Amino acid sequence: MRITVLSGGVGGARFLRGVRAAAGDSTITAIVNTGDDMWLAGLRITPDLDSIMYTLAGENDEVRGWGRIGESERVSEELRAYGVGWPWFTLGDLDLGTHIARTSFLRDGVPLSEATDRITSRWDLGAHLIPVTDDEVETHVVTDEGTMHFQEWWTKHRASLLARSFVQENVSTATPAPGVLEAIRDADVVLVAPSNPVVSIGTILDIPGIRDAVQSTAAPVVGVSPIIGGSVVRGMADACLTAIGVATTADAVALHYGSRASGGILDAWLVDEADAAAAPAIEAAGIRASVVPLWMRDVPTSAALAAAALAAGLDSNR
Ligand code: FO1
Repeated sequence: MRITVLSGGVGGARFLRGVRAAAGDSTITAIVNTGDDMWLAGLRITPDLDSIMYTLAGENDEVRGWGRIGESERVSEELRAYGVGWPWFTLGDLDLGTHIARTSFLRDGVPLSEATDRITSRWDLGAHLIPVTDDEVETHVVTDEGTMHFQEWWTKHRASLLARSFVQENVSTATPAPGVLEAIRDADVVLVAPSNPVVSIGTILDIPGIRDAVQSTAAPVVGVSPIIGGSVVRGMADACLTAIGVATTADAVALHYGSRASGGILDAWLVDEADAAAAPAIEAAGIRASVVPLWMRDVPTSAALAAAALAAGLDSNR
């Protein structure tokens, strides 16, 4: 079976680990958000690609949620001493190896998708990671204190500044990276990971051609709610949802994505047992609702969630 997953960073990485555990000999392609990406200290940083790569490689820092396990910070102390980079944004020594390798490939004229193939080939990830676009489409946040890169809003301000809107730089001229549209069109099932609906899934869908491909694929499209019991599982997606006028509830996000019958992207939506009461409203919107445990505490629970999502896809009357 060909499984294609639209994914952001930390939540998406855990979900992909579950998909890999549940998918047997299926092929898995992850279409990964690049809106968090940025140039820092002369290096190209791609947080969501790296979170997924390190997690599937077993090299991720499970506690911190990002970066490498066994990390050190000697170089970043030197960068701070020189006033290079952001003092609040830590580039670990091992992580810098990844950024230097990626930047070296990019400076040779290699597109991000090819650079990602070269870097990920170091490990047997069990999935093909493709950046949604090879173009630089960075998410900037408009606040009353000014417009800033998403990473500054997220890591320096912890999303505490009211976001008036999110802007994707150069999105109108961006194109999907090679293999992305095919991975959506030729999939047997498309999964929408429990990632940030605005700045991860939303930024993927806004790359020209992607939303149409998801709406028109013959594969069932199954999403997993990133909200459990009215709270965000991780991160600060509630600040992002509020900024676009969407309530932080499992059903509001489903309706935000919309049913395919009504021009949206979903055939099915998984909600946690805490949100079982939301199922009728989701079904009324033309989206099949599945009530299953959504907490991903470890690989077995992630695999059970992924298996439920795949089953919901097979049940979908597409
Ligand atoms: N997040 C933080 O909260 N503080 C950091 O210093 C930080 C450094 C960092 C370096 C590389 C990288 O790939 C990610 C990093 N992150 C950090 C996490 C990052 O903000 C998130 O992974 C996503 O961009 C938000 O989903």
